[in-house]
Amino acid sequence: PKTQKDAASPSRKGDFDAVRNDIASILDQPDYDDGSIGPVLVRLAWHASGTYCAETKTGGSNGAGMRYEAEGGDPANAGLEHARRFLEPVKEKHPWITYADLWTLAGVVAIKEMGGPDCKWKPGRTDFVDDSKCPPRGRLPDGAQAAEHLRFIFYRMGFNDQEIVALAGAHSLGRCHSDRSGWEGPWSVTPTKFSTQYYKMLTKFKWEEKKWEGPRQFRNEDLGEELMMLPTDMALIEDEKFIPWVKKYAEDRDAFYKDFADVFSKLIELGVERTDDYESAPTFSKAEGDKK
Ligand code: CCH
Repeated sequence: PKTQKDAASPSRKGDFDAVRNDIASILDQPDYDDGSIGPVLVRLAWHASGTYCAETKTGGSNGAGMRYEAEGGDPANAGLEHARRFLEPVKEKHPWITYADLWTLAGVVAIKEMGGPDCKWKPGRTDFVDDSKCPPRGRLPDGAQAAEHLRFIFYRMGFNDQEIVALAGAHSLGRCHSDRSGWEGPWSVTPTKFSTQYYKMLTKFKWEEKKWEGPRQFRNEDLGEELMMLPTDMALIEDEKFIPWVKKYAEDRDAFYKDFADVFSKLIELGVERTDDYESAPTFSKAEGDKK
C-alpha cells in the first residue's frame, strides 16, 4: 500500500540526486557489521562490473545479472544478496532507475559518504530481461592466489598494474565474513572510513600466516587477531612492480584519491553501451529467483 509520503512526492524519472540522497540515508545501519552498509555496497558495484572481458566485450555492470542465480549464485558473490536487499526500498521508491544504474551509483555514493573521492558516474545501463547474457562464473578474483592471478583477472578487464593497486585500496573498507568467503576480519581499524590505511598496514607491519583451521590468511602479532590480509593482498607487497604503487599510495593521500576515483569510474563503465531510451526491470523483490 502506498504511504502518504509516496503519494505526495512521486519520484520523478531521471532525478538521480533524489536517488543519491536516499542511498546516503540508508548507509548507517547500527545492527549491521561495523555500523554501515557502505562497504558491502562498494563490493556490489565492483562485483557487478568486474566480470568484464575486454576481448569478447562481455560481462560488466550492464544488465544487473546478479539478480539471476547464474551470476548471483556464483560463490564469489556470496553475501552480496544483503547489499541488493538493502537497496530494494530505494528501487521501489524510484522504480524508473535500472538495477544496473542503482548498484553502481550506490557504490559511488557509499565511497563519497565514507569520506572518499567523487567518482564520476553516468546513468544509462540497462537490465537484462533474462539470464542468457550473464557472464560465466569464475571471472572474479580468488583471494587465495597471487600476483600472476591478479594480472590475469585485471588485464582481462583492461587494467594495468598501477590500476590494480589503486583499486585494491578499497580494502581499507569492510571486512571478510567467514560465512561468505571463508576468510575473517577487516583490513583496517576504521572499516567504514575511506582512507589510505590499507596501504599503510601493508607497508608498515610485518604479516605472517595465521595459524587456524580456516583458509590461508595473514595476521600481525602487534595488531592482534582481528586485522587481516588475504594472500592476494600480500601479493601487492611481494611483487616488484606492484610494491612501488603500494608505497606511493601509503604516503600520498591525494594521489590515491585521484587515482582511485579515476579507476573506479573506469571500472563501473566497463561494458556499458547506452541507448537513449532505456527500460528498468520491475522491482525484483516481487519477482522470483533472488534467494534471500
Ligand atoms: Fe575485495 N574482497 N577483493 N575488492 N572487497 C572482499 C571484501 C571487499 C578480493 C577479495 C575479497 C577488490 C578486489 C579484491 C571490497 C572491494 C574491492 C572479501 C571478503 C574478499 C575475499 C568478502 C566477504 O567475506 O564478505 C580480491 C581477491 C580482490 C582482488 O583484487 C576491489 C577491486 C574492490 C573495489 C574497488 C570491499 C569494499 C569489501 C568489503 C565488503 C564487506 O562486506 O565489508
